[in-house]
Amino acid sequence: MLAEEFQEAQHVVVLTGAGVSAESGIPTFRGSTDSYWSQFDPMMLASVEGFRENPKLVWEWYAMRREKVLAAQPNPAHFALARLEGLVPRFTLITQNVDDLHERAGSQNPLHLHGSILVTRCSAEGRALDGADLLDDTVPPRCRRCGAYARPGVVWFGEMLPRDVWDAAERAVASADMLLIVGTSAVVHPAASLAASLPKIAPLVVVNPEETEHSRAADYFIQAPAGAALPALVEAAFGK
Ligand code: BJW
Repeated sequence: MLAEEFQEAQHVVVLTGAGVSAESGIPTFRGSTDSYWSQFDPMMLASVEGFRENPKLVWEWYAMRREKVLAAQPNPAHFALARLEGLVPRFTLITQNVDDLHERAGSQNPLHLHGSILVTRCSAEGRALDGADLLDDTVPPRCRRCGAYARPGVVWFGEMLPRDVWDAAERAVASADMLLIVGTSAVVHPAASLAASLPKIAPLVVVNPEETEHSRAADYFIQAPAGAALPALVEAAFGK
């Protein structure tokens, strides 16, 4: 029984994707008709080449998305994961999401594989910039120290994931005795291949309204939206 597996698990690892924030009103990248990549070319908006080609377009697209994130609220799925963290002996949350809704729901130190949309970096030096570090007479603004454009602190296609975050995520999955994967299409690597590090005896649990590569390999596939499924799952294992 899934509830019992949760009760017995010593280290629960959770990997989330855009689907966990969908019920907070943040569009996913793939799938539905209002998803980002069904409307825009990902290489134009989420690659270094696209940024070089049209920095203003990319900067403004991320500024629009940043506003959406700041206006959004965590949903019952985020809150259920924050609750779960306090109920199991060891818990690691790994997210591909660049929003901060897990943190705002109460999750401690989620591992952000693809960075944060709320951070601005120098496109030449990589360092994080705050308002005082920026010259804002252009769009995008520029780094006061070197004059290069500022860019969003996210990981674009073709870029390496932050090494320390990736290493911590791989270590966590390799030592997990349960992996819960929520709201990801499982097409973007290396995040999607993290599941391969799960020890064979540990159950894989997938929550997603749609089938994915992960759901086909899962021991338990809960085919439902996360906002309904996760609170029910935590309640079934640990009570109200
Ligand atoms: C719900 C729901 C509800 C809806 N409840 N669920 C191996 C094989 C093939 C390709 C590669 C490979 N290794 C590397 C690559 C290349 C590339 C890649 O993976 N390409 C594939 C797409 C073909 N990967 C990279 O480039 C990565 N870097 C890298 O590998 O570096 C090494 C390297 C360098 C140089 C050369 C070669 C290698 C970097 C990937 C960066 C991804 N960046 C983005 C944008 C981030 C910034 C931003 O936010 O703009 O990250 S792309 C986008 O996809 C975003 C997401 O984090 C990521 C994953 O998407 P996610 O979370 O799965 O969302 P969706 O929309 O795809 O799915 C939503 C799901 O939710 C669906 O399943 C719904 O059903 C579900 N859902 N409502 C629960 N209520």
